[in-house]
Order: sequence, then C-alpha cells, then structure tokens
Amino acid sequence: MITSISQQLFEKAQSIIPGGVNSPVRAFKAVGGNPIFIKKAKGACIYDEDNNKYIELINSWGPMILGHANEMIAEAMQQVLTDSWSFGAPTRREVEMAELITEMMPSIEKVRLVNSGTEACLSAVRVARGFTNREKIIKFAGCYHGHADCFLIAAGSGAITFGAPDSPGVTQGVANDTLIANYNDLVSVQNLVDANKDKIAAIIIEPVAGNMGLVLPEKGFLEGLRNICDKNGIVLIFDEVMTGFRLAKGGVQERLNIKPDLTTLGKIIGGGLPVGAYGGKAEIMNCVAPAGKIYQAGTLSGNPLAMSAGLAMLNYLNENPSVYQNLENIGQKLVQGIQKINQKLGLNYTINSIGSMFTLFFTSEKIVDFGTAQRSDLVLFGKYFQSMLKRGVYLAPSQFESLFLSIALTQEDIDHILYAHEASMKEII
Ligand code: HOZ
Repeated sequence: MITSISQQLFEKAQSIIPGGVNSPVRAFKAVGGNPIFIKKAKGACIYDEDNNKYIELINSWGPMILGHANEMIAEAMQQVLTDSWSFGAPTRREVEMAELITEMMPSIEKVRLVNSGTEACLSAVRVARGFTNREKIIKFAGCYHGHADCFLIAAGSGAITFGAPDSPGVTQGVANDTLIANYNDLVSVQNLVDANKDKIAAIIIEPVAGNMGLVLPEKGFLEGLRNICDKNGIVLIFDEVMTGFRLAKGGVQERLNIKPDLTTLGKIIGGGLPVGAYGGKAEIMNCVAPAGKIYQAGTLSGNPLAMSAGLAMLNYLNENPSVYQNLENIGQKLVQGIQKINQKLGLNYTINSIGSMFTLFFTSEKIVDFGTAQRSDLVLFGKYFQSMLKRGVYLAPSQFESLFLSIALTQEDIDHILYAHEASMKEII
C-alpha cells in the first residue's frame, strides 16, 4: 500500500510525540483522517510534504496578516541572522517594539514582552492579583487564554474540541479561584461579583471570542463589563492575542472603543514568530519586577528575531491603514459569497463574522456563547472540512475555531474557495 509522506510522518510522530502533534487541535481528531504535514507556504497558499497545494484560512491562528513568507519580513529577519539572535540582555528592538505597541494601542501605557499568548495571559492575571491583592478571577465559558492552569476551566479551543473543557492536573485550589460566567450575559457576571465581594482581582475576556468559533460581543456587553470592573475595583483584561492589530490597528478595543486596564498580545507582534506581551495602565504595570514586586521573567523575552519580524509587520500595518480596508473587503466577499450559496441551496447556517475573521456554524441558531456554539452539528462540520480539503482549501480543523484571512488572498483564491464551498455543501448535505 502506498502511504503519503504526511501519513508516514504522522505514524512516526505518534510513537515519539503525544498524539503525534505539538498542539492538540492539529491532530484532526475532530474532523477525522490524519493531519497533513506542512512543508512550506507562500502568500495565501500552503504546500504539504506530498507537494499538495491548499489555499489556507488559518494563517497561523492570526499573525500572517500579510500572507506567508512575506519578503519584507524575511529581509528584516535576515539582518538579525548576521548579528546573532539571542543575548538574554536588553536590545534596541525591544524598545522600538514597546514604543510601537503603546502608540498603536493607547490603553497600553507600559508593556512587558514575553514569549507566547499563554505566558502573556498568565502573567497579566498574576499582575492583576498582585495589584488588587485579591485571588479570584472571572473568565467566560468557551474563552481560551492559553493553557495555564487557571484558564483550563470551561476552556475553549482544543479543550472543547476534545470535550475536556476542564483539564486533569489542575488542582482544586486553582479551580476554586477561577469563576465562570457566560459570554454576553452580564447578569451572570454581576451575580459572581456580588457573591464574591472584594475577592475578584480580574475579569479576563476575548473581547471578540475566537476559541468557541467566532462569537461577537452583543451591544453593551463589553461596556457593561467595563462598568462592573470600575464599580468594584476589578482589573479588566482583554485577551487580544488573536484580534490585536488584526481587527483594527488598535485591535477590538479601538474598533469598539472600549479601554481595558490590561491587554494581552501574542504571535501577531512577532509576525508569526513565538512572542507575546502584556501591558496596560502604568499604575498597574509599575508593580512588575524589577520596578515592583510582582515577579515575571524570561531569557527569550523580546528575542531579536521575533522582534525584527514583528517590527517589520507592525510598522507596515501602522503606515498602511489600507491593509484594514483590504481585509474587510476580502472578509465581506467571502462571507457574502458563502451566504449567497447557502441561500441558493436552501441552507440557513449561521455565520459569525467581523473583518478578517469568521466561523460558519452548522446550525441555524444564533451563536452568542459557549452553550449555543455547542449546538452545532459537529459530524457535518467534519464532513465539510474533509470535502473542502479534498478541493484544496485548508480550514481550521475544528468547529470551535475562527478562520483568519490575509491580504494575500486574490480574487481567484476567493472564487476557488466559493466553488469548493458550493461543491462541498452539495456533497455532504
Ligand atoms: N485556538 C488556538 C489558537 N488560539 C488554536 C491553536 C492551537 O491550539 O494549536
């Protein structure tokens, strides 16, 4: 029997890497079949180890806004390769990055660079706890803030994909300090705040949620959270790891005009390289060591290679606002195209979208939170995923993820995605 190179790699990987992958969603378990192993990518297309080409709508879960292997970013990284790429000591690019972040996201007065979105979120929560001298946090069911213990309660992304929103290994003590509210439900938040008076350090939220599929905040919801936090001395943390610099130059907070106290950022500020950051009000950030007593550190924080890639991309976004109009247009063309095809086929599936992010849910119900997202037909989603893949379109391998677009998508790519969508729907329904 002839096996593909991807299949051979996956078989080998399973014997030496848990589940054969280094992040669970990649394993294709939610959609059936085996994962494909990526060899390279350029623009909007990826190529697997067997040289199959796909138009892809993941874009490394957000950061590849300008498409893959962008030459300007590659050139910026090239310079670092001659000057060496890790010192464990301060560098000029870190200062430039901090300057750019604080300029593009004005709620961030001071920022600390770390290595991933997970690290940014766990650090932001620690700082909020140290600042308020309180222990509990509120998170929302279906939101995902990385895999730190305190976030693996009713978590989204891979955790819901595999039906384990609460992970073994998280101690009861940690779990007791994470209170769970419902997205778009201010009453559920107010009830927790009332029942835990003066005990809640932070409310952490994806202001546009992308880890239970894409779920948008309803009118007044984020304003309501801001209000509850102000009245109760709670630190409001926006996790903009996937939305920062993507949904607008200044992220969701600029687009919807609401200022959090702290913001967490991730791979986007590294142009796709491993990096993260958290920042916000100077009053809070001044509590971080060595300025203050709340400890957080990292040898690779502000790594030169990640900084050079991130600076190249963020500078470009800062100087070329037309990128955002371009992303909006591409998003609209795709979403409207899919809606039109669905109507023609008599399907009224829900599509949640904003700018360059969207999710097609296999249900006609309105999706506003974790509970409604879970009513989607997952078997049908799996069939759709495989059918699209067969036609050269690589989607996120789970219903509980958002799709991410890049400006590298051409009209021809969009037409191909729409053709694949129609053919796939006809095949699976
Ligand atoms: N939803 C995740 C990104 N925030 C998917 C990435 C992963 O878990 O591999």
